Amino acid sequence: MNLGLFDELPATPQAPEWLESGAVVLRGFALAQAAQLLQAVEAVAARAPFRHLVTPGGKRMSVAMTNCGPLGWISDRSGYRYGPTDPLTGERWPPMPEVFHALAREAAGAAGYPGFAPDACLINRYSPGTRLSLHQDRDEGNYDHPIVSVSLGIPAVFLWGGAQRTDKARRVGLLHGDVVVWGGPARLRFHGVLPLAEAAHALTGAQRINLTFRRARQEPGPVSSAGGAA
Ligand code: MD3
Ligand code: FE
Repeated sequence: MNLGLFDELPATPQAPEWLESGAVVLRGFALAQAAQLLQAVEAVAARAPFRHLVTPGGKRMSVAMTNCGPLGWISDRSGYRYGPTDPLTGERWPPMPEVFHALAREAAGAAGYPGFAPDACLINRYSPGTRLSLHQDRDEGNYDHPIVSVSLGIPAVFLWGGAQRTDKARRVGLLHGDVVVWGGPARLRFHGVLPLAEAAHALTGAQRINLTFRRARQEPGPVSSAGGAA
């Protein structure tokens, strides 16, 4: 079997790889916690089931999503936003498991963002054929905070674009256990995921789970001494 992009990627923790200023790939950073993370995803999904959201334009997303933490990301005919309750159940999103919070904080710290305290975790589920078209993450209150993403299960090819939708995108293979931190100048880059190839992983079967940790609340936190306009 030829895995192409994935041939040379070892499944052990590696030194940080900088995609560009602000974007850091931590290969294998979540490997030790992967089984525990997946168990926690199942517990979240038992209360807030995976569902296919509809875009404001009326298209059903091929990625299935759920959330945990104080805020969750949702999309419907009226737009994209973060909210405290699951529209499917009317209940608050399940709390963010401690293992999620700790991993996000450690990964952000390893990438130069100490003290990251996410208040939202969007959980994406992909099957073979599922894709995520190029977009920016612009619904959070404050772009000074990074986003941390954790890949679990079958491989994906991530598209890393530029500041404009039409900028040429790089392809980056993401494997089980890889963590990426996006901050600073990388925070508003266009990005997406190519349709997943057929594959199976021992812990997830034919699925990829992606956790993205965000700081979404609109209220400004303590003023950071680094970065931002004075
Ligand atoms: C770069 N998820 O949930 S994770 C998303 O694999 C999303 O499920 C993809 O894009 C996935 O919004 C990609 C990598 C990622 C996440 C957020 C970013 C890259 C990012 C925000 C800004 C720049
Ligand atoms: Fe995104």
